[in-house]
Amino acid sequence: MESVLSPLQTARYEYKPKLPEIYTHGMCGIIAAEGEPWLPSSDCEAIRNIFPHTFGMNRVYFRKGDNCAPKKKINAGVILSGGQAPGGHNVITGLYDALKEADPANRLVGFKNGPSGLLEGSCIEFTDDLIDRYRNTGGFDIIGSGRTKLETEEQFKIAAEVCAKLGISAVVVIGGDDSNTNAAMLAEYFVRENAGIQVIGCPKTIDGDLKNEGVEISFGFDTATKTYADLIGNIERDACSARKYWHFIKVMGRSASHVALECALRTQPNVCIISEEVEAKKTSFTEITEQIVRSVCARSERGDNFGVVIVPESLIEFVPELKDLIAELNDVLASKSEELAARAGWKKYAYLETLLSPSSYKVFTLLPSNIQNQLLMDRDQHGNVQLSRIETEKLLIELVRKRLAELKHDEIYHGKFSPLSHFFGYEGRCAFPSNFDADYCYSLGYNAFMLISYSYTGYLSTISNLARPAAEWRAGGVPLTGMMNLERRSGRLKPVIKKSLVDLNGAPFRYFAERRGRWAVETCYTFPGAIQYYGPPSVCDAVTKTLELEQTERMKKRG
Ligand code: FBP
Repeated sequence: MESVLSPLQTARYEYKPKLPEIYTHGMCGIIAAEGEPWLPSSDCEAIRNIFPHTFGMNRVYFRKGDNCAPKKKINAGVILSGGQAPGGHNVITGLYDALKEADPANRLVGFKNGPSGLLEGSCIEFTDDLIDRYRNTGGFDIIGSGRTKLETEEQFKIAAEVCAKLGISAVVVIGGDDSNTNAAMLAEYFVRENAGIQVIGCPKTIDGDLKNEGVEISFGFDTATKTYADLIGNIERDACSARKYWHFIKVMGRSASHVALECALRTQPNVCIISEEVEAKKTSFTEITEQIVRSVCARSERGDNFGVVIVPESLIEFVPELKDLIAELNDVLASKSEELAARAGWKKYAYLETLLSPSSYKVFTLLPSNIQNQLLMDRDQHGNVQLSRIETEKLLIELVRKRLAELKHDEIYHGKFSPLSHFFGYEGRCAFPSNFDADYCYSLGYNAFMLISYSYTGYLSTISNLARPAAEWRAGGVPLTGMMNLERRSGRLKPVIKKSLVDLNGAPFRYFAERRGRWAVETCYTFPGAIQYYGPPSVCDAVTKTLELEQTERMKKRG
């Protein structure tokens, strides 16, 4: 089938992603310098025991100097892993360009459909023609993605055999916390077995929760949040034009509320719930309902029977009463999913009652049946509940509606409540990457090659100083094992890269918390508009409010 290109796609093919200044003069002037060992902030001994060969490695920085990387031919393989995030194609194009710049005889293959492609040896070799068709485009369709977890010795052995057969000496895993956990385990195995295969990760996820001292933000967060903020701004404008609907908008973010918070900072809705605050204050669903109801009533008194509420998709997992229930259900479904699926109606309830604690079972029975069914759906490959399929926004609408009916009955509330629900998630994951993500991703791919050429393994490619113009960005790498901790997954404690949740003492949350009281009552909406790819840098290269506030705070701390 002949594909028809949109004018924007044609124009984006021509876009030349910006690189950190040190990478703009060719590779011969770059040297790797090492800093301090990068250690986990918790569970240090356990992680050291699990990763004896890749634990305690130093942080790496690339600087100007005479390149002393060993001259070697490199055949690399790349995997796109987990949920789509804008810019994934540019990580591949940056890696490809760097490989070819170093030596046109170097080769890059892409494993198809995520980590399973590595196990099946299912891959394609990239050529100039193929790469050129994906430059600066959204999506992961160049090779596809998947969520297969690589964690058994048998899988690692197969991966080593596949790489040996294909002559591959380096694997680049483009993924989030779970996928880079896979990368760390693979790296450890390859070192232990002397397989001669390096593993480098690249930080991907729209959720923005793969960040720490060494990683300022994962790619995709910028474009996805700008896409959602555009849509939310449009809804806000519709809301204050029509003046008749309350919009409940759930946004993606499997655990952390960074996406919801960033959208709130950009659009100033009436209410935005932050899961991390809910957890810290042990806020119940009833209290969250009251918070929204207070805004509805206060606005109604001003004659404003409309509004916008942003809800993070993770909320249901952070509300205390549901958190325990979900954790128990995750364990139950890890071991008893077939037995449960074999039962229906009251038999299913009776069986669940024997598996759950009495308090969790009680919470389960109080939920509407659609939410119960959504909570019992299959887990993802990592044993996580599939939150994007749970309609928390509709649950909240029902709870608010019920409470307002009581207040109306008591003649406390006299307004009109017409709610509409939305879910923004998949809309943002494959958008054309913003200039920021196009540049950042290309740099991450290029930098992954530099780590490979300097023989590093078990590292995450990092580009930092991101709130500054690209020329001032810094390039380097942090050891994957330094980001790990132990977490309970599918009923067992496992090493995983620690997710970064919203810091309630951090600048982005504080900025929001200082203003939300006014936003709840008045109409303070802001309309960010669509992502701009061409125009003044202040518009086209602007970073997220989260990154801007975090960077300003970092600078202040450094004095
Ligand atoms: P990653 O962590 O793999 O980047 O995926 C994040 C995410 O987009 C979440 O926000 C969302 O809950 C989930 O993926 C949806 O997964 P799926 O694509 O399997 O429906």
